[in-house]
Amino acid sequence: PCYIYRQKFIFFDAEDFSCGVRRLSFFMVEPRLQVSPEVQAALTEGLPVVALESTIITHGMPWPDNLSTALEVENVVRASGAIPATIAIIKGVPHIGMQREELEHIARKGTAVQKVSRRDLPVVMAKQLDGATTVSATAALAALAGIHVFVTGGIGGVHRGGEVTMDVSADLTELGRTPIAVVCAGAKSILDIPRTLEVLETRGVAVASYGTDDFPAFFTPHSGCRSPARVDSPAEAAAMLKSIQQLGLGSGILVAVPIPREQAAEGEEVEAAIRTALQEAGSQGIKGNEVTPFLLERVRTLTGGRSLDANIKLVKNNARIGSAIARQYAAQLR
Ligand code: PSU
Ligand code: MN
Repeated sequence: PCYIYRQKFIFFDAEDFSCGVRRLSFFMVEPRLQVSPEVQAALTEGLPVVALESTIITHGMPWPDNLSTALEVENVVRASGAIPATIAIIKGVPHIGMQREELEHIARKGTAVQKVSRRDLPVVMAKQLDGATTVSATAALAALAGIHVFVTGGIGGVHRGGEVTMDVSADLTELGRTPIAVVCAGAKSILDIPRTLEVLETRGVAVASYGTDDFPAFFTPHSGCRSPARVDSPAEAAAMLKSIQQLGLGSGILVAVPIPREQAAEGEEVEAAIRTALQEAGSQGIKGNEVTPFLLERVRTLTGGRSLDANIKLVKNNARIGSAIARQYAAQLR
């Protein structure tokens, strides 16, 4: 087993000897996280911190909107009374909180930066590569740093046809084993939303939609699926997070915030583009972890950039609500 004790990993290793005596040996490994001074200070003082992912920067949006959005979202978090911690890997080192130059570096490189889910963490670290963390890798690293609230746009899920291809995002598995609240706008309709909700249930993830009984589908407030639960305030979401801790469940919470009403019309247009992009992906044989970036890029082109506009506004809205949840959570722990 591995315990994290004062930020050090301690591995216990029991060995059997012929005389029947069990010797307990242990060795320590320093965690390899670079936490920015601002984030470290906030964590030490118990101030609200909000984690932000980086695949949305490199693979989810084009340069230079990706950089401006990343910086603006950080500012929304600050304006909402929390400290942003954007997470990415720079030359093999997981960074919790990024300097502006580091953000610009990965934003410029865009899709040339490797997309890193949990499985890819050891690879990019050992090879000392840059990496953009998905929801799964970001959640794992955030939790390791002691961050309990994480804001993004949309999460990965079960892909359409996933019952055959088994293309099920590692985001779902991660949510099941990481005590963190992920605030998003639901899952895009490029995915199989009913099956995504089924897998979240299997993994033990509490799914609560914010101010609605419908599970939202990113560009539209309605997925056609009833949300397993609902929360109507940041305090309520924070109370769920605290309950997870009180029981030591070790699992996460998905808070799904519907797209703001002002953007919902744009959202309907995007939905039509998604249907087209899905057909193209099928006929061009796009597979694996290239499916999501392909669909997002096609939808952006087909809507003449209007999907990007809606996307940016919705992430900022999530950032406001996520920051409020982080503040409530910090207050409840006092
Ligand atoms: N969905 C979006 N925008 C995104 C992603 C998903 O609407 O940017 C990114 C996130 O980083 C998410 C990842 O964690 O894609 C999921 O990829 P995959 O399906 O390969 O697990
Ligand atoms: Mn996948």
